[in-house]
Amino acid sequence: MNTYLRNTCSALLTALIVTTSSVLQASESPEGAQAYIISPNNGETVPRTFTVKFGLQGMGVAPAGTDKAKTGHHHLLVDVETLPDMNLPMGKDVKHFGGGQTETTLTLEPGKHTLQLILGDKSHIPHNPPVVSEKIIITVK
Ligand SMILES: [Cu+2]
Repeated sequence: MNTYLRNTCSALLTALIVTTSSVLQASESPEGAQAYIISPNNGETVPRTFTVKFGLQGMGVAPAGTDKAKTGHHHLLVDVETLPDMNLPMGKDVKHFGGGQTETTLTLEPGKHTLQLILGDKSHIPHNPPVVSEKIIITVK
């Protein structure tokens, strides 16, 4: 690649990154905002099909795409070891509740599983600072 091409490419890339980061900027979360799993309880044994209830304190639940401060929608991480990238829209490794749902029904294989919630903004990006619940461990019968 010659120098001209390389410089043009690098300028284009910079422009792309600047544009992307200004469009996809994380929404702020208010101090003290907290996501938590209402049920099941940490350590609980549940049947194969069970309901998970999502809690949120200090913020409101709004469907994805809603451009309103201090709101977001829930994302459930089932058996996810590492939290998603906090600067990018969350992908398919998390379950999105973009309709503003505050509970869901899961069917899992018997054994131990982990559940954790993370709130995402209108563009599915975690807030700044991220609103992440405690990770709970449950046993499926
Ligand atoms: Cu989402």
